Amino acid sequence: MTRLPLFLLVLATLLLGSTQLGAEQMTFARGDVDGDGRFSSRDLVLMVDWIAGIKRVDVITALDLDRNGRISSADVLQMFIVSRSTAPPRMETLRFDRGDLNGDLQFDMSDLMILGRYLTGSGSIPVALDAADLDRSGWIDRQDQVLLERLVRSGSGPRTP
Ligand SMILES: [Ca+2]
Ligand SMILES: [Ca+2]
Ligand SMILES: [Ca+2]
Repeated sequence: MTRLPLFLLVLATLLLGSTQLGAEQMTFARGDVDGDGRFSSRDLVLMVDWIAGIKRVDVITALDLDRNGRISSADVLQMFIVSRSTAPPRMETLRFDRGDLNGDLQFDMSDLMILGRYLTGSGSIPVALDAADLDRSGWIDRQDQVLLERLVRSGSGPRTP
């Protein structure tokens, strides 16, 4: 009788773990930060608020308009232009694993180094920026680094693609 609850606990832990980490697919449009299917000044305002740490976004990669793996003034400038556009946003689908920042299907020191460099302002995230948001807070910060350190120490992976 005591084995069943334990089994359920283990199963719940495994299921919870698989929803927190593992391969994910994300469909979004760069520049349509609020995800309402069109470009508007709201996207620009949301981007500025995100940079100021005031408002979170659902998809951080949607802010990376110039696709260089980090958010900079160049993205803000492009957003300023695109927010006045009446063209429909172009949808993209990306597959990634939270914590696997170089897309090699392993959680290791190279992922930690990429995140460390990104957080000190001298690097970029090669795969989707959202891969670095391990806690899904909508920002990439020290908390994500703590989680990634834990993940690397746990020796997870390699995982099947
Ligand atoms: Ca960028
Ligand atoms: Ca990796
Ligand atoms: Ca985060």
